[in-house]
Amino acid sequence: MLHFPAPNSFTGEDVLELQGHGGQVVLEMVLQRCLELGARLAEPGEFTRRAFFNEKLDLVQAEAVADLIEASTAQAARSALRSLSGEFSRAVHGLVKGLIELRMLIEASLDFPEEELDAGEILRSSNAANRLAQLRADLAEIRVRARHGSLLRNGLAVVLTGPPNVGKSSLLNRLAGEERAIVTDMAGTTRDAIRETIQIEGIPLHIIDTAGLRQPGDLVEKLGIERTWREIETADVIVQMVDARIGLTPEDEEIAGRFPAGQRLRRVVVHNKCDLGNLPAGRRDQDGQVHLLLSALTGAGVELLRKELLNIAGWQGHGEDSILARERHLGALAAADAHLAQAAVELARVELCAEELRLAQEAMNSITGEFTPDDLLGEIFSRFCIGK
Ligand SMILES: Nc1nc2c(ncn2[C@@H]2O[C@H](COP(=O)(O)OP(=O)(O)OP(=O)(O)O)[C@@H](O)[C@H]2O)c(=O)[nH]1
Ligand SMILES: [Mg+2]
Repeated sequence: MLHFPAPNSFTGEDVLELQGHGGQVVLEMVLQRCLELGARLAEPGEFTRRAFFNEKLDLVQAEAVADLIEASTAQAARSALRSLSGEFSRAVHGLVKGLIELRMLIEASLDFPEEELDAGEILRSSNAANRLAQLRADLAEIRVRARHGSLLRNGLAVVLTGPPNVGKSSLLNRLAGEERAIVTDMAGTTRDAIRETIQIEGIPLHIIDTAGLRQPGDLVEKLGIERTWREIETADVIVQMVDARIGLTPEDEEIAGRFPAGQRLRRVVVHNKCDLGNLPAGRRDQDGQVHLLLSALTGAGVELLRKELLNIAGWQGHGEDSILARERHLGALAAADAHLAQAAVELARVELCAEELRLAQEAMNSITGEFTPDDLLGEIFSRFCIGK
């Protein structure tokens, strides 16, 4: 039995830790006895929530606890650990400190409108425009690090599509380095979507092999094809596979025309089976559309696809300074950026500028939890697993 007196425990409260011999049954008996004596099971995330409310952790650090547990690659785990140790929080605090200084200057110029010095003079002499530009540059840097981290955390969903027999399952197996999907020379082999998460330079790529798109032969195939379309709806990247000896047919183009429109979804055309046509593996960029020639069977050119996927992910460098950001953080950083941009536009109209800076600070503070509505806090902690 270990006693951790407040405030030096993880939660900041008095904690008694019972340790037992290993084995499910003994531990369950100990637990049962504790419950009989009036204890209750912790709710999901309760320990971390208590640590947050007792100011042992800020919100970013609390979230990093969950992210560390869920991390699917070593890089993502390292990134979560950096957030847990306060690196992200320090970057946010640094920016908020600069914002507060600038707000003080600007609001001071508002407070003394009748004084000798006019507001414009105060702003000029205090270099407000330069300070604001520096804040925006600092924020831009944090956003790049956060985007990298978000990639480490969530990865990319890559859907392999194309007509039956083109080699989708073979390519999945090649990328995964093992025989995950059944490969035969029969068209219509894959019926259900098969997922496999692989890593390229520490980035999780969720590769989804799908049923070939064609007029379905039976009900199972029809359902499989419907599923293929659902996967396409939520994909980040579509690898559209064609036979290298045939190239893109009008039918393939027609199918591509039905892919969801928009900036987010990217398409790579893979000409597979280049070994059969005696064609060299390679990459070409044709009117902004990337075409890769490769062979899932021999592996020639598959490296080009790995590189292309990293490229699409916007991955630059090694990710050692990435911040394991969540959607919530990216949204707050984007909001702060928009307010700073607006503040720069309104610099001459001091009152409007002051308001934009206040909103930017509010957005930044929501990241570390200094300004976060209760319902959002409830939502964040409810996603934790029990016992953390
Ligand atoms: N020569 C050669 N054969 C390949 C290549 N890729 C796949 N194949 C062969 O093509 C056939 C079909 O491959 P699959 O990977 O099952 O094709 P699929 O697109 O998953 O087919 P469905 O699941 O039926 O839609 C198999 O006999 C593979 O061995 C390649 O690059 N070169
Ligand atoms: Mg298949």
